[in-house]
Amino acid sequence: MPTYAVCLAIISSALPSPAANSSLEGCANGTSSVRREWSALGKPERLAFVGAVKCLMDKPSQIPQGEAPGALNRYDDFIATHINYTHVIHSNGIFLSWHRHYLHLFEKALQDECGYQGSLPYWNWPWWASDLHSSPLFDGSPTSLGGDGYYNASSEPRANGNYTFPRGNGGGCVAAGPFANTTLHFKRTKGIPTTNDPNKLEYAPHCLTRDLNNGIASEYCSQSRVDGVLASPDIATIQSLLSDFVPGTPIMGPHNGGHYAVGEDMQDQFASPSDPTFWLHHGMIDLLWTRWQAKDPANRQYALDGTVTSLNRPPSQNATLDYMLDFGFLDKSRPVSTFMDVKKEIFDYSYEYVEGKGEPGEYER
Ligand SMILES: *[C@@H]1O[C@H](CO)[C@@H](O)[C@H](O)[C@H]1NC(C)=O
Ligand SMILES: *[C@@H]1O[C@H](CO)[C@@H](O)[C@H](O)[C@H]1NC(C)=O
Ligand SMILES: *[C@@H]1O[C@H](CO)[C@@H](O)[C@H](O)[C@H]1NC(C)=O
Ligand SMILES: *[C@@H]1O[C@H](CO)[C@@H](O)[C@H](O)[C@H]1NC(C)=O
Ligand SMILES: *[C@@H]1O[C@H](CO)[C@@H](O)[C@H](O)[C@H]1NC(C)=O
Ligand SMILES: *[C@@H]1O[C@H](CO)[C@@H](O)[C@H](O)[C@H]1NC(C)=O
Ligand SMILES: [Cu+2]
Repeated sequence: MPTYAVCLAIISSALPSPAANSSLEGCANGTSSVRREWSALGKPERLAFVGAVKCLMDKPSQIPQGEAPGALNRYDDFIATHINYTHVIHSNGIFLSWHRHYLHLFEKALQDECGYQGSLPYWNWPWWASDLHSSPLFDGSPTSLGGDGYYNASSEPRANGNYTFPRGNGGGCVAAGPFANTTLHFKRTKGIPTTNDPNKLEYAPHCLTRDLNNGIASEYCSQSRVDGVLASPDIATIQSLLSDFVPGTPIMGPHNGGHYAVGEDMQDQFASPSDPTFWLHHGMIDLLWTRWQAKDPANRQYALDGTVTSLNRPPSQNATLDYMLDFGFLDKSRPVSTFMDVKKEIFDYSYEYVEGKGEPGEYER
């Protein structure tokens, strides 16, 4: 991206010792990007995305030694950051804004550190929910993000508290495609993050597993769920329809549904960015928030609801526009207000969104 490179050069000479990612400032012009559904990318574009993700996995970690023992590469830095803040960025009033910037930082790393020319793709859940295995995202081809896991009869089925979903045909290490047998470096964590585990960043290698589950995807990531989310009258409702779940029951929204539909690593609320699917899944969540905001900017653009701890445990203040969000070693702290409009401040992107249900293959190129 030549325009971006120019901008980077100007900024880095202006700021001798910049905080991480000061290159974000003032670079909105000329970098406007359009995020598209995975299947709307041409095959070379999909390969470029996969290549850039692998490039981050091949670069050294930039987190200071000892701060995150499981962070062995640059991609791990992103996982470490999510793990580190999991207990304060989910099921609360900053979930949407924190993740919006987190995706943006990842997109910028792909572009600036790995020469990726595209923008972050997203996963339009309903298009593929009934047949994940043959979707362009999970068909196991070189232009997918890899396929299902090997069948592992003793791997654990997806559970929400004591409620257990019927399992799929995988459960083992990803068997085919670009991320087959990928080794992950952080330990797996189960359960809801309302405590701050001091050992959460420790090194505990295992393979990336999946257990693609069409039943979960069809139920929780359906077009009617998406339509319901978009029809939310207020911020409290859209947050609730996206993410609420009731432990011990099958009640949950498409945010959780997408995590559960892919497998054990995507279901890990701490380390879920370990599965590259995470970025596309959260792209869809950000798309829905963006579209919902655009329907009534006067009332919705800067609307917040909820506190700043997960499930408000321990009880905390309400999220406000000046509340500072932390991104560890990925970026400096910034106020929530920075992240409320995808066309303002440090952002300049939009989503290409095709309404309604497509057919698998319809958008293949
Ligand atoms: C972007 O361009 C517009 C119009 O040329 C200008 O008004 C605005 O200040 C520019 N923004 C930045 C961040 O350079
Ligand atoms: C199958 O899953 C069990 C339980 O998680 C695990 O202990 C075992 O290592 C897995 N086997 C393979 C081959 O992945
Ligand atoms: C799961 O079941 C156990 C034993 O019946 C119970 O103690 C626990 O509270 C239940 N957990 C949830 C989340 O419902
Ligand atoms: C993944 O690892 C298993 C067990 O070592 C091996 O049998 C299999 O061939 C590997 N698959 C790929 C695609 O590398
Ligand atoms: C926090 O938000 C809730 C719900 O919007 C509201 O009822 C409450 O008064 C707020 N608390 C403070 C301290 O502003
Ligand atoms: C984790 O969060 C704490 C508290 O904000 C911070 O001091 C630390 O640097 C963070 N570590 C990482 C790896 O992000
Ligand atoms: Cu998250």
